[in-house]
Amino acid sequence: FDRKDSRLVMAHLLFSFGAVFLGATAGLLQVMQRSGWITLPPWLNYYQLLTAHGVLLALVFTTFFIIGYLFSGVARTLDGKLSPAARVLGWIGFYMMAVGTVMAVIVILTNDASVLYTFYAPMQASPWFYIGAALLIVGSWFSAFGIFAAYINWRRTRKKHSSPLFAYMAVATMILWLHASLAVAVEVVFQLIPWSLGLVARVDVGLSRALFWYFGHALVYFWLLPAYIYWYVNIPQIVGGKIFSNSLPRLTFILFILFSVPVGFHHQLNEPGIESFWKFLQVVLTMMVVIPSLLTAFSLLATFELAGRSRGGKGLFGWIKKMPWKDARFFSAAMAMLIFIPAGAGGIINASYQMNQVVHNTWWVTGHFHLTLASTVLLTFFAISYWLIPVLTRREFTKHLNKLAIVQAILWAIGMFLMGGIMHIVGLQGAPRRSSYATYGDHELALTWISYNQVIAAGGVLLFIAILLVLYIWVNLLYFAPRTEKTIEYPVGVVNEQAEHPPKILERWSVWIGVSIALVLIAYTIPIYQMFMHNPPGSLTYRSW
Ligand code: HAS
Repeated sequence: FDRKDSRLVMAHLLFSFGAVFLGATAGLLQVMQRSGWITLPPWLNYYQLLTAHGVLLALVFTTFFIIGYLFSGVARTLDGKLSPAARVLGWIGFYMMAVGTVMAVIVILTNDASVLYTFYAPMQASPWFYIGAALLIVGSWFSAFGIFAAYINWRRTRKKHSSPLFAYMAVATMILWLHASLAVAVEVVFQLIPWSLGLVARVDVGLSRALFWYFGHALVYFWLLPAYIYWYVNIPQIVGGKIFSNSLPRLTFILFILFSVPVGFHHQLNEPGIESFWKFLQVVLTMMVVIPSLLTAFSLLATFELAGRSRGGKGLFGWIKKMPWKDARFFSAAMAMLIFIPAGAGGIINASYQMNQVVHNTWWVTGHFHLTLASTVLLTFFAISYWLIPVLTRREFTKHLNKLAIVQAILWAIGMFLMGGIMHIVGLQGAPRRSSYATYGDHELALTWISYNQVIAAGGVLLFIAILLVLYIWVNLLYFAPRTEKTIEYPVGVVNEQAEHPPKILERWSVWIGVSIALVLIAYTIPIYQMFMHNPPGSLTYRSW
């Protein structure tokens, strides 16, 4: 690995690990407060901790880790190193994001930005929080341009070739990210910053929420797609198999570009100000965005089955036994995949218009994203780190560390079952999300939630122990594990010989960006127009639902 690239990737990883530690500590304190296990000192409150937890883990950790991982794979699969332009853009992005994060975290710690990771108006934070968020977003655009620069540099001399799968997927992920994050940048720069600075007296809450969720749902696929890259590209090599198809994963990523943005209203199904027709349309489009995940499930099973059979697995399920269950690089990711089956089913329930009435704003939703983001995505990222850090540090992922990593994944799965699983159940019984410890005047229904809260907090403690374990593994891989002269494998799968060449149209980005913009115009133009008509900019009324 080129030293300069290595430094860029490592900077992103180290920053993300710091965010994990702080974010997980805030998470532990917050779940214990909510369950009545601890009382917080007067200078620290539940919403402050919940904001720190969400911002540091869902926004900061993910963005830094993903960008580091994508740069590593782009460097590895495009000529073995990044182009100078890509590197410079990557560093500009890194520093902007780092400065933005520090600004936002300081005001969260001083309790001047306890607005949660979704930072909805009319809750207001210090302008520094929004400026920090803007720097994080715009910084990530520089990183995206860095990835595009590396890709364009490679394509210049190979116009007729399909690009390597990893690089293709990295470009697709960043196209999705750029498109989606434009909306939140507009919200932050044109609504929230002027409002928090006192330059305008009011903000259109309905519009700001619509802009946030335009971004917000695609954000979840910005988290998921890098995990899919690992599953599609790296894991086949780890399990001793081949990438099942060269076209299907590309089609999958194109479908995400098309369908992950025009679905934001499924987070607003219970809100006034949007006609039910538009909500229904976006529910239909949400069902479309499930399809690429079903394609992924099919493709992964095919890859694993072929690999297992080639290792002598017999009968209908004999191949399962032949999977490398003792290798944490596979095991943690396999846990992630298995958890994603019920987690994804939960997502489909959320998205079903009528059923959303039952689950919206309950602890069910928190359970949903702890199984998707905090289990499926996070466990996959842990698995990536077990070989990516060694590639960069040339230190060995020893048998001992491997064993700890397997224990870590098991602890994580049990902790999440207790925490995320029970959140689903108690959510169905009406327990609200985002609520500090309360018995609601000893209301009969609220009292039935108390025993569930205890199990959820116990799950939280297990998860914190698991985080300490992963931090221990990371610190070892960074500084203490034995150095090795052997080349450490950056696993990139090869494509099955029988796989077809991907059709050229899959790499005509302008076509797909065009279709995606058309879909967004169909799904959003009229409802946004209606928001403006009901509440033109500059009018003194503002909706405060
Ligand atoms: Fe979601 C709310 C709908 C996926 C994250 N979601 C959230 C929130 C977050 C989040 C953070 O429609 C809360 C936001 C907030 O703060 O308010 N979600 C969906 C749907 C999907 C979905 C339809 N969500 C995700 C993913 C996330 C994520 C992924 C993070 C990474 N979600 C919703 C809705 C809401 C929502 C509503 C709003 C709720 C409300 O009212 O507020 C789908 O993409 C899910 C499709 C997935 C599948 C599973 C496929 C399974 C696979 C595994 C294969 C396994 C194999 C086994 C092959 C259909 C690919 C391997 C075998 C071995 C042997 C190892």
